[in-house]
Amino acid sequence: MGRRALITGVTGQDGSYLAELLVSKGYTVYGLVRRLSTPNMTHLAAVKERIHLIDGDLTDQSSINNAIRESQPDEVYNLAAQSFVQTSFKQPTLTCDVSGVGVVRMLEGVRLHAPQARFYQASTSELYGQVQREPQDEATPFHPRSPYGFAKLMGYWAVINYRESYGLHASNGILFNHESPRRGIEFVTRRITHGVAQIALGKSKNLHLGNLAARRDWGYAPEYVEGMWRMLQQREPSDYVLATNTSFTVAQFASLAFKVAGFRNWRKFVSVDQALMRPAEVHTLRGNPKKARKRLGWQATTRVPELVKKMVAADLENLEGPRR
Ligand code: F7E
Repeated sequence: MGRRALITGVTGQDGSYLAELLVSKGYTVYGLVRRLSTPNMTHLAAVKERIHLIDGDLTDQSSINNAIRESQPDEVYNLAAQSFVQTSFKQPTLTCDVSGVGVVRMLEGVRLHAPQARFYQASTSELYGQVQREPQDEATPFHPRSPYGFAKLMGYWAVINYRESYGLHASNGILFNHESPRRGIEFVTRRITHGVAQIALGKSKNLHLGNLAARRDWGYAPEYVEGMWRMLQQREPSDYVLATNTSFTVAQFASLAFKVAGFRNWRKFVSVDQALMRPAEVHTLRGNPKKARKRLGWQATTRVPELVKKMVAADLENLEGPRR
């Protein structure tokens, strides 16, 4: 019989790429979706007819249990979260409930209803926060700097505890930032590429950004979902960093994006908006993916200049319609 997978957060960037990957590998894919008055299925266009959607919410244990019983998964990918760091400062307890306690609910559901299933947790480089070492790897101490970060820290430790206490095959993917044309518009890379496309097409005159000096290790999302899958194919569960081991500042990303659209002087268009600054900032992140390379044979291949090109091209096409 073919394998079965349950994905939470299936409508998002990573969830939709992962659903496509698993469908292409012959899995029967189930996705947990939160009810919205206006459903957002855009990213699932390619696979919507081939996956099964189940209503549920990470804050609701019975809907999680029901989804696990209904899907009888061999693999569970917990990608759902309140994932925007800035919002987590405004809604800290909601963020903890979804992105922290939500992980415990998922693990309880798996422990009680599908204990043989392999479990992937979307952990994050935000755990490192105020970085203690450069580059960061699986042994680097954590120091989260936001409610999102400390909620995810709870999820990270919950995974390790369920592994040690109950023998669940549960793994943390400590993923550094990973982007694509499907990235939500509130995140900085997409905010930049969408803003650049609008300026290039005469639909806007400027772009407001926050901290231009922040430095991130940005990779390409479809490569990272392949890494998630590889983690669950290992005989033993473990925790892995996925990253490119290179980093760029927000200013460098913006400069590249304007250049791709034919603008030399990006500073002319960009103004800094204090409202986009965070109460505490994660200034710099760069990950060392050596363990993933060695054990999973995984490597990031797309670097920032190529990523910027893909994202600007997609935003130009979205806004102006396909080129002839
Ligand atoms: O910010 C700075 C901002 O919101 C990146 C999530 O997927 O990756 C993501 O978290 C940096 C920060 O992502 C703007 O202050 C400047 O230093 O794109 P971001 P993030 O906070 O790194 C990790 C791995 C996750 O797990 C998260 O779920 O860019 N920045 N100007 C800005 N950020 C935003 N959003 N908007 C600006 O205008």
